[in-house]
Amino acid sequence: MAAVCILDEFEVHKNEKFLKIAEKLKPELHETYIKPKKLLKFEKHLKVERKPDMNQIEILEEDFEKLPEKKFKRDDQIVLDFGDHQVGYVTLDLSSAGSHQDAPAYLYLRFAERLEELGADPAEYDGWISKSWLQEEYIHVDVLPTRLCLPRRYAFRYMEIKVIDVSMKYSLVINDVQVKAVSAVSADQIPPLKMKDPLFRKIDRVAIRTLQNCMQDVFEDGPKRDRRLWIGDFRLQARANYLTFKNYNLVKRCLYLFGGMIFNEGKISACLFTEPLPEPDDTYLFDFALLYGSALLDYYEETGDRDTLRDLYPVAIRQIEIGLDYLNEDGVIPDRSSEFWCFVDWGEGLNTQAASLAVLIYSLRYGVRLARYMEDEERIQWMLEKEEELKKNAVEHFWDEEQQLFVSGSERQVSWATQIWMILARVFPKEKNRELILRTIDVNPRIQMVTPYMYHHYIDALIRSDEKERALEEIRRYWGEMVHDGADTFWEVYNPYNKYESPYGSVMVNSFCHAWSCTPTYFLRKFYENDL
Ligand code: RAM
Repeated sequence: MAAVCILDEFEVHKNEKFLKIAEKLKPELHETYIKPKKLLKFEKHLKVERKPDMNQIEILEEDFEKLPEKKFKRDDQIVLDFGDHQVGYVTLDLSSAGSHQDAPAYLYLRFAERLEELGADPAEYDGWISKSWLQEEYIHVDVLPTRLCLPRRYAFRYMEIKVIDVSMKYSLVINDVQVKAVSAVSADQIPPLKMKDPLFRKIDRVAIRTLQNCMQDVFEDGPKRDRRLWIGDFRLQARANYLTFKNYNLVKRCLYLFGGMIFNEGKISACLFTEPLPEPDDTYLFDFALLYGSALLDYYEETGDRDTLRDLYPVAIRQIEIGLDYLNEDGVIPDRSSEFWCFVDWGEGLNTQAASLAVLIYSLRYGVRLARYMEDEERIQWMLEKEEELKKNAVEHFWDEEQQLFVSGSERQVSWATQIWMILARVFPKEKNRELILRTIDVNPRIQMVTPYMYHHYIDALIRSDEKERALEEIRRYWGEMVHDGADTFWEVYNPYNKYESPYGSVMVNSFCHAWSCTPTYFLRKFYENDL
């Protein structure tokens, strides 16, 4: 199902003071020049659609140094392996061999985050988001030798070069290729995880690489796609950043960007763009807007930066007021699951009604904590009362006594997401929450979690229910499985029960370096490494 939000009468109110603060915090990007490590050649080139079958692709490996010795003719193809996930700008040094170049060289270039992507044919793409996200180029080179600097920034580990044509009289020679990798941070200063288990150490490294490659001008959600700042992703990235890169300025910049571009009624946008100028997207996501306060609180508790708290507190509180305005006469949020209105997770058919109320309750708790720091007595009282009232409503409307689980929507759907958000909202006391998460595991509701974003909240719910050991095992099972499946950076979508799942109608546009999946480093460093 296509999930887009286009708001009519969308009015943006820019706060120039906030945007100036954000502008001053624009990071200078670190640049690192990296060459490919290996050359790969596919013996059989397959046309595969959704589920590339790598077993049928035989791969020959050679050292990168061998590249200039090769003479490329029509239809010759090579894949360069850069050894790890990169985000940056690629340059190729090209020349010719044989007679004088008597026709343009015509090249096809393609970039892939995972090798498997090269087994799929972009021409077959039929998803509902733009195919312009597919990282491929057709280029004519009229004059050789030349230094070809590609203007786009790519996210990739593998680069495929295919010579569509040269001429009978000359061959193409690729003397060198390199990427100028960019990020707002460098990973040099981060001490290795103290845990001994090699799999957790690997999970931590992959998570840090994911975060690093998403930290650009802002905290991007994915450097391949959508390359923008989403609140839901940002909140988790910031948490992981506090235990790793500790780049507080980038967090502050993003908080001010959201706070500096509000739209109708004081809502903040679910995501925003920074090019050519900062601009919010006309997308409102109920849960994301409410989670802004949690990101602000985390930032304040990390930094003690009172000026920022003072500036942005009203923005966070306003999101809660707006959230409360949506309550219906039963004191719950109406079901808007058929719209792209409350995200929660990408699970097919997920009903988000109950979870939306749970996120509202959760955001009230954070609101109270913010208000305490602001010594805003009146609001503390008001939010505490609301929190209690909504907890009652949640139980009354969504708790199914017989199943001992929460249900959602008129179809009374049972999902993992609903239970998890009710636990995080602390609708029940801790012991009952523990029973609930254990029952959920036991029942294994049909509506699964499919994104690392939702899994993050699952791990959080386990830890908050004193199921720390189980949480660790779940990190091993979920993110560890992605490592076994070859992840150099963690993915946007990963459903262990359906590994080729895509919310977009084709796995080709899934992002394989995705911000919201970087949080194992947060969990491992915050809750486990000091237990040793
Ligand atoms: C997708 C992206 C992004 C996420 C939104 C809700 O477009 O994966 O990271 O926040 O969905």
